Amino acid sequence: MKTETIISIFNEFDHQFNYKSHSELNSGHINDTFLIKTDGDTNYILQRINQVVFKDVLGLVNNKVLTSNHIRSKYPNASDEVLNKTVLSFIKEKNSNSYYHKEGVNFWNVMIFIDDSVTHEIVKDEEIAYEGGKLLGDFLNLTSDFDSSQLIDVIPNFHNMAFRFKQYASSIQSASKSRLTKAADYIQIVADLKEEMHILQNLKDAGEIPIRVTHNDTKISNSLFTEDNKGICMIDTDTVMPGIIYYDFGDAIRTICNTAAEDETDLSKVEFNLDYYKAYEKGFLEKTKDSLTEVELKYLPLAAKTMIFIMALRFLTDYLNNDTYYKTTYADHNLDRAKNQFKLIESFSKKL
Ligand code: GN1
Ligand code: MG
Repeated sequence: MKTETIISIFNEFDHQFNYKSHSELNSGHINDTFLIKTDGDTNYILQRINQVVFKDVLGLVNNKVLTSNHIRSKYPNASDEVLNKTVLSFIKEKNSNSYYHKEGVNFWNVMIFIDDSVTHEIVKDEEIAYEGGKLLGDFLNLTSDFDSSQLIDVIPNFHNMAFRFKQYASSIQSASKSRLTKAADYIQIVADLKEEMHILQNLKDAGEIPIRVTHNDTKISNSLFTEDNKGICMIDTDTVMPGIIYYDFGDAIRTICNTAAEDETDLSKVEFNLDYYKAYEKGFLEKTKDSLTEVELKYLPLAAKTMIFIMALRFLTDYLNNDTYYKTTYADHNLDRAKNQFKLIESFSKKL
């Protein structure tokens, strides 16, 4: 994207300091995200929201802003300056909207960048797993009294297994022969796991699992840490909406316990790290055990397997659909991502 475009969009927002430089942050698969450095004390994140994936962008922005405001309201004595370092802060544009929209250049939003923070694509330290568990616990606690009827379903059926199987079945119908051939082994694994992978969905449909405000994209790269491994907050709240805790616990475990990155193609590096599982679970339960129901506590390990599986299924589906959803950088990228997740399930199944 042209620098002039970035600057002119950034300047639609009511930021305190002037643009100095920018760089693109490439970790996300959906939106375009830029770090804007300024000539002052505050730097910003500028984000272009993917309208193909997110059909109701205004609803999405409203969800994010309401959630942040709710979390901020939990600290009535903290100054804005302090809160801006620990909670996401959305900047308004000139007409007081928390997004900017212009024909042809999509929807954009701006947040304050939390300085001196780091993210991790892979966890290499048990303390990060433990701190990550506490962060999710805090997030769920802080939002537990938030009236979730104020939130829209940003992506309906996002983690609905039956729905993901339907999408997968139709991708098989329309896939090319060559992609089907390359995916054949994995199509078999999906069939073998189908029943087990519906257990949590069936419990949810039967009303046995409480509906809470959930984050829904808790991969570890969506948590901010200090350089000395303390959790700061969860970021990327695009998919905050009503859900069940299994989604958040499972998706975090999926990435924290993978000894390799999600895009790693050398599958010998992909293993499930049980120590990190235990550390994450410890941090998570320290914060939540008194508020979780018996059912919620019972299926945490199955939640991990289910969330690894649902991502494998979604990557495989996108591969069979000729890569229309996730950003990819080479022909078999989505198939490789799916293989990585299937390897993780195999390793998980030997350990838990
Ligand atoms: C997508 O855009 P990003 O990277 O935050 C996806 C998640 C997946 C993740 C896999 C809206 O998240 O569900 O877990 O990729 N988000 C959406 O890395 O589909
Ligand atoms: Mg996301």
